[in-house]
Amino acid sequence: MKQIVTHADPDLDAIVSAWIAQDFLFQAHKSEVLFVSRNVPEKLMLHADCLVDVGNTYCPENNRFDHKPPAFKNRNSTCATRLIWEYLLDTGVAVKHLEHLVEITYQGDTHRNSEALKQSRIDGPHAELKRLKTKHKDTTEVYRQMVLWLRNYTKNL
Ligand SMILES: [Mn+2]
Repeated sequence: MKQIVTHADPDLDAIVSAWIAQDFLFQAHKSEVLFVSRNVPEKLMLHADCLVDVGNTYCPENNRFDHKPPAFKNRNSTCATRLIWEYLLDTGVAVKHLEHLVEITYQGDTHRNSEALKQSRIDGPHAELKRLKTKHKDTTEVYRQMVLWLRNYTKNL
C-alpha cells in the first residue's frame, strides 16, 4: 500500500495533486491518502511514498512535491499539482489531458485571476470542492467524492 501525505483541510491544490499521485504516479498500486497537520511528523516525512503540498521539499525522484520555501523561494511561482504533473509529463505518463485542470488549480492556489478561474468557482472544480466541504465534515469523504468528480470531469478531455 503506497502512502500519499498531504495537509489537513485540503485545498484544491492538495486534493488534485494527491489524486494525480493515486491515479497516475501509483496507478499500478493500491494507495491511500493521509491528511496531516502542516507540521508533518518526522516519521511520515521520511517514510511516506509521496508528499504533495506539504514538507517544503521539491525532490521529484523521491516523490516530494511541495512549492513552499525553501523548496521554491516564491511559493506562487508554481504549485504542488503543477510540479507532480510536470514530472509525470517528463517521464512519459499520459497526463497531457489534465493541463486545463492543472492551470486553474495553479491560478487558484497562487491568487491569480482569469475567466477560467472565475468559471471554475461557478461550476468547476473549485465550486465542487466548496460544495463538498459544506456537505461533509469528514475530509476523507470530501476527498473520496472529489476523486469521483475529477475522474468524470477529466475523462472526456
Ligand atoms: Mn499548494
